[in-house]
Amino acid sequence: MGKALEGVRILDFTHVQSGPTCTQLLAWFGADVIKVERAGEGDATRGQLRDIAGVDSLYFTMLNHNKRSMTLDTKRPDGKKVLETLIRQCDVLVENFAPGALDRMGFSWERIQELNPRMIVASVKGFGPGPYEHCKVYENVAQCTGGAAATTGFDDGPPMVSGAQIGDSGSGLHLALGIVTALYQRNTTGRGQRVLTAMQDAVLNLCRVKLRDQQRLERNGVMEEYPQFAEGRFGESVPRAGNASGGGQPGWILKCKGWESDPNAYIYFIAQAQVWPSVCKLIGREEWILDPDYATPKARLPRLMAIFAAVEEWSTTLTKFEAMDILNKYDIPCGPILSMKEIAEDPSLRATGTIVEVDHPERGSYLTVGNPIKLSDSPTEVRRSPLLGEHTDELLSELGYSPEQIAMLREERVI
Ligand code: CAO
Repeated sequence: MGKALEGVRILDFTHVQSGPTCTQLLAWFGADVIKVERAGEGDATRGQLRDIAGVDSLYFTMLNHNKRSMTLDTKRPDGKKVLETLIRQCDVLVENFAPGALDRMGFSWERIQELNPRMIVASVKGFGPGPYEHCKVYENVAQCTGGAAATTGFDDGPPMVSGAQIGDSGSGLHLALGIVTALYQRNTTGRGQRVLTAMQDAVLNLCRVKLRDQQRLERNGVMEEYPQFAEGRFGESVPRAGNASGGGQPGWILKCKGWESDPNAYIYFIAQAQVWPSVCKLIGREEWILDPDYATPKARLPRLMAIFAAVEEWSTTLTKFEAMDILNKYDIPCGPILSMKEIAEDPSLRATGTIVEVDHPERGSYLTVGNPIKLSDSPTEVRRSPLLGEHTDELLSELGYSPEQIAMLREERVI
């Protein structure tokens, strides 16, 4: 079966996490992704957080599947010539260098346009135009500047970053959408264009509900579904809401059997209005079904923490999976807190290809997260990440370089 992006060639100038997330997705959809890496060292993540000495790290292998790798020193004249050929022959250049690096290399937008007016140039930067546009940015900086850290954690604790890499992988996802959209527009205009995802913007987009809440707070002074509501403690900006639900149905994380020793023996419980009578029956509080203090969602709002405490008395008698089974029988929305170990071993995630076991010539087999986006006519086969420069010769000969020219480039240490 064909692949959705077959025929699209990507010059992948990305490193670390944000850019590689994007180009890995495009590769999974069938694009030919050519990862151009610094001769000698390559993407810095190959050597970071290594679990096996001398072998590409999981950090690298899990972000660079289905790509080809070539080494190239793009600061040397002969390296620049190879890069020019690549630019002429590719559809998209994706990069996430520090601001200005591509210009300093001699490849401004104008120069790239001269070489290939159809080329789409897609970039991840920390910030969009403005006072911080020249700053280097990593994941947690984006979480802090995009509104995530200020709104995550508990009221009486410091701001918190999330384990989900919404700054890096979140930006990569946004950029991938920008690229396929620009490719689509090129069908009618015939022209390339620039695509920019600022990490701050990507995080803020994912924190959209918190900007919603900022305006609600300014208008009304309170937000009834926040844990602060019971005591009326609100300041000028959206507070950290602990484990409260960000939507219209209140929820909280509750202890389950074994919580004293198992850090993940918890369940997320949602007191959905539609199933309130079932909740009351299940936890032995049938009187709450008609009690005016509990009967309506509005009446329950100031009593949410007491309600969750009552449900927790019930949930601590059960394991999280037992609680999940029972709650599901009554259509009560909930979810166990799954540890990474449980997720890694989950047979249904393996069956759908969301968790994949991959074989690597130097490290042996390892687990990775496969393509989370499933296309019925473009199935994803996850192939291992390339070794540094594994495809340099193959790619140069595809670009028209003879074996002698390739040998010369190697001698000059351009590749
Ligand atoms: N040949 C020759 N030189 C190369 C090269 C190649 N193939 N590939 C990269 N280089 C050069 C760059 O041109 C740059 O040189 P100058 O500094 O002289 O312009 C140099 O390598 C370093 O690139 P960099 O500044 O991007 O790398 P860094 O390690 O200093 O910074 C990072 C890393 C991530 C902070 C920075 O790239 C950045 O802010 N990127 C944008 C935001 C982003 O994506 N952050 C997420 C990273 S994941 O947490």
